[in-house]
Amino acid sequence: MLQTQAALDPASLARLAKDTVSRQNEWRGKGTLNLIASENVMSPAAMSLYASDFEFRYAEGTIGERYYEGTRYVDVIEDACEKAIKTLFRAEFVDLRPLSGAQANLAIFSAFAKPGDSALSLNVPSGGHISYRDFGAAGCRGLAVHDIPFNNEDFTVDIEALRGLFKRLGASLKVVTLGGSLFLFPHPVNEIAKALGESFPDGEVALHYDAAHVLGLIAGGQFQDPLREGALVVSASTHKTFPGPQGGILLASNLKDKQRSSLRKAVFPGLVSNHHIHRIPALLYAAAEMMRFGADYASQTVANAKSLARSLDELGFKVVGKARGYTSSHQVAFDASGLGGGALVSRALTEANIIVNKNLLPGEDVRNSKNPAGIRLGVQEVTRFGMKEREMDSIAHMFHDLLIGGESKESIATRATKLRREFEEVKFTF
Ligand code: DSN
Repeated sequence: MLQTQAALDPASLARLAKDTVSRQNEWRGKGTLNLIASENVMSPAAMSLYASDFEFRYAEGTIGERYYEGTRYVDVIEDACEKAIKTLFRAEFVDLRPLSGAQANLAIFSAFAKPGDSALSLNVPSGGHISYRDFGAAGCRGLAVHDIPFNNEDFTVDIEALRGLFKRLGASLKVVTLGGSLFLFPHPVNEIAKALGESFPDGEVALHYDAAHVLGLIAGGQFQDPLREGALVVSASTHKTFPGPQGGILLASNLKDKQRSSLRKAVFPGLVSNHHIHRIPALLYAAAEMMRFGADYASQTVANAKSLARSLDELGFKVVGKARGYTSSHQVAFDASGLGGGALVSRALTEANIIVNKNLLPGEDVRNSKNPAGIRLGVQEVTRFGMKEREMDSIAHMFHDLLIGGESKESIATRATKLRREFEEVKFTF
């Protein structure tokens, strides 16, 4: 690990702050192929809106009903952003204030369940995010977390086994969370909503869909539409396939008055004091970009993911999900256990200027998380820079030449940076 070299004197620290940002901008911003599935870049115009006077202000409360003065333009921008997001997702309820996807999830657990209640979600190897688990936000809320039964071969929820769990958990069950971090294929929201309706006719269990990874694909009409398929509430982050600033969001269409007010209260004053207002103009800009360019961006993203997966498979990688066409999202995953494991492979790729993350695969023991079998890739950022199927094939060849063919890290690093520099301009923007 790089250590801070500067002596702890103020001038050196100030210089270190500037130098490190400039190195980060040069290396991660311009010199590497970024395939982390949870990241993206904003357009330069959205970036310029992100750094504004809003950054220094407070605006607790809601539009038109603030606890602070001086919020005239906060109201304008937040009102426009809420309307844009509602239009984009055909949602009747939106809350832009959660600061992250995990915090949005905690708001849902707080609003729809109390300590001691049960919650269902995918375990981490099956794709679940840490925030739905007992060691994450759900556990912080005191929920008893149970696994949604998952079929590791076809990457989907086992509905019949899930019905059995509904019966076993009975009235203690309050939230079912779908979605996840390893998210290759749509989840059977419709069928699960139907099974929930049959098992709990009073409708007292909230069907929650975490769209953090796929929000941009949903906006572009290229993934499932959870609100139309029966989810009561959707949480997401706004910076993965949706190319906005880092932050969280809540969406819904059929909340009862009491549910709506519990959710609002869980966000504020429950979990958020100030909601970091400088995010909102950038989020509005990204929403406008997605209204205009979202369908093209999302369809190219999914096409690129399929193309990368196919090329990797043809070059000898054990790409998961082959029987279902590898992927229907921005993600691709392969089993790297025959190549030394996820930790070794992800580190070798980093040294070759290709940034990925190691990832547990369905069926793996969660205790393998420091050296899991899998590598997870996401193509949403390289797609935003204009890369298409041809470049996906070039990237797959770099993986092959480094990890199977024995080409040096230095040589692949040069190839990766060269390709990145051919695609410097953000696309799908005004
Ligand atoms: N853990 C992040 C990921 O999926 O990469 C999301 O918070």
